[in-house]
Amino acid sequence: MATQLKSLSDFSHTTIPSASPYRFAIVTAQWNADITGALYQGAYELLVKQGASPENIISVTVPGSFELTSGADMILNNKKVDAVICLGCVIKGDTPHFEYICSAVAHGITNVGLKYNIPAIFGVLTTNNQEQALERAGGKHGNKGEEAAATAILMADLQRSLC
Ligand code: DLZ
Repeated sequence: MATQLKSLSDFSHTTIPSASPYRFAIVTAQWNADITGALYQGAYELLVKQGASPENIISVTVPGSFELTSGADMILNNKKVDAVICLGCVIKGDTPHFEYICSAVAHGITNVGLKYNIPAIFGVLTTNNQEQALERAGGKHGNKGEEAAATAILMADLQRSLC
């Protein structure tokens, strides 16, 4: 089931291994739901395409990207998964809110992965406007949800290879 992803520029030379041995969680923020829904669809479909069983994929939503960290923490504290994929979209506004949320969620996802020693994948778009987000949620720059899922498989596989 190992296949080469050709449509994703960042992964064009990377062979993605089979996802069939692994369990995943996808935590999706509901802010900018049209964008995050597309990221979720890309991530879920990539996992299944790579052989993950649908019953081995836990899907939950959280209100906004800021809550992705606690959502991932709740999953890792209660469920046995090999990777957790965090999906969100933060669009720059007129206030410094953008910087606070982006910084908090980047640090939070890093820390939660290290806390449980389970890969926690940063699939959060941080864009200046809606157009840039759409371009990365199935538009001309691909689907970053797919890339986050591919990263989750690669990291789960790396973890297993080291055990
Ligand atoms: C408050 C807020 C704002 C202004 N913008 C976004 C955004 O662009 N993307 C996003 O995912 N969430 C946003 N939020 C909500 C915060 O992530 C969070 O849900 C609230 O501050 C409550 O903690």
